[in-house]
Amino acid sequence: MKIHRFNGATAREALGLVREALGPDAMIMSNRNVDDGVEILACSEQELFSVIDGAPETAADPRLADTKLAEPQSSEDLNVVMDEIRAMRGALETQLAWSGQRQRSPNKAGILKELLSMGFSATLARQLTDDIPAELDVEQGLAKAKEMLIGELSVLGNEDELLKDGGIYALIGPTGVGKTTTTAKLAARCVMRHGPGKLALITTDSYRIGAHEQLRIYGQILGVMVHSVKNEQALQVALEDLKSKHMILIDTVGMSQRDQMVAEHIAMLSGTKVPVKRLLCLSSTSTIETLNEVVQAYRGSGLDGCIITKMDEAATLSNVLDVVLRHKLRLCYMATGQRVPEDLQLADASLLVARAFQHRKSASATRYKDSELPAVMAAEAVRTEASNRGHHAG
Ligand SMILES: Nc1nc2c(ncn2[C@@H]2O[C@H](COP(=O)(O)OP(=O)(O)OP(=O)(O)O)[C@@H](O)[C@H]2O)c(=O)[nH]1
Ligand SMILES: [Mg+2]
Repeated sequence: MKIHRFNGATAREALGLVREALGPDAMIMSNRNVDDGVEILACSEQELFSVIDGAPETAADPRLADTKLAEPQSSEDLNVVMDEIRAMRGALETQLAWSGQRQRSPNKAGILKELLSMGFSATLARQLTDDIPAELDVEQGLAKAKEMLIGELSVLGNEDELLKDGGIYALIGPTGVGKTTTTAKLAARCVMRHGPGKLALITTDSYRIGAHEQLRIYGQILGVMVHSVKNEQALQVALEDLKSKHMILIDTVGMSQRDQMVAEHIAMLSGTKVPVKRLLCLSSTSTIETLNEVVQAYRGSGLDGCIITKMDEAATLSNVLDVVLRHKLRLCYMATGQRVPEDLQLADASLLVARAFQHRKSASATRYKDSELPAVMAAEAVRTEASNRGHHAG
């Protein structure tokens, strides 16, 4: 069987090349990000069936770049090849299933297409579509999907759990997502309820020039002392000294989710005698892939909630909602701008889902054609399989 390789700047462009060369029923075998875009391996349906039927291979189109599977050299190689074959089988099964689905239930295909165009991942779009009763048309089905999403999101019911009950909270997350600004917004809310004497602010950002200063200025405005700690020992001492406070907010140093120091930092927050609750800041302007990496890197032994930041800048919220649902994170707040303390609201599932669905109207550029759906779903199956195996498929 001839496997053909296609490279495009985007997944859409690469899929276009596949369809152009191999026709609408091309079988996608793998899909991964490469340096200059996306690479898809595919074969034509005819070639696949010729192999299944044991018929001789058809002559390949010489214009197509071919690739051959390497002979395995060791048992480790063999495992890799077996994994690849399993992934290919998964992709083919998904693609065949979706080809049938498209014909049997055009409404479901229509719903799936709309959810994909809003920016939800193929995995979530498929789960939602599967659960929608077959008799619903596209509009009714989408209303049902909206309802299901709202029902599945776990949100902080009211602020009392945080502000009335108090405790120690650390805001964590990658660089520049809004940890310090959100800490200041939360601090202001706490001071408004309980007065400045009940709150303490700690920053673990002790080595970057000016970083401590940013929180100190907010602390000064609110009349709250800011303590700077360098390591776990200093954090323990500070927490012990401040144990009479009703609430302690810890602003942490920002680092890339790919930085190895993240794990050390999470361990430092997890190692304290009094438990520190961790709230992850997720910027709604990041892609699904980045947000997934962020959750995986910062999750540690578990998160106590998340805060969606920069909602005012995001074109759509489907990315961040997809990741929040995938990792079953509890939504606490939404940050909607730079103003301290105004631009912070309690998370509202209906509002968030409505914003994600609003994107539908302006998403025609990202809408897939009916005939592209099986290939899109197969590509997702490959990606999921690879991520389950711990590989980065893109
Ligand atoms: N538009 C918008 N900007 C925000 C929001 N939250 C924070 N910012 C801005 O984003 C920038 C970075 O915010 P910080 O609070 O310093 O982010 P950080 O996570 O503490 O950054 P590091 O400490 O460098 O990791 C600042 O210019 C903030 O004003 C938000 O909800 N919307
Ligand atoms: Mg900061």
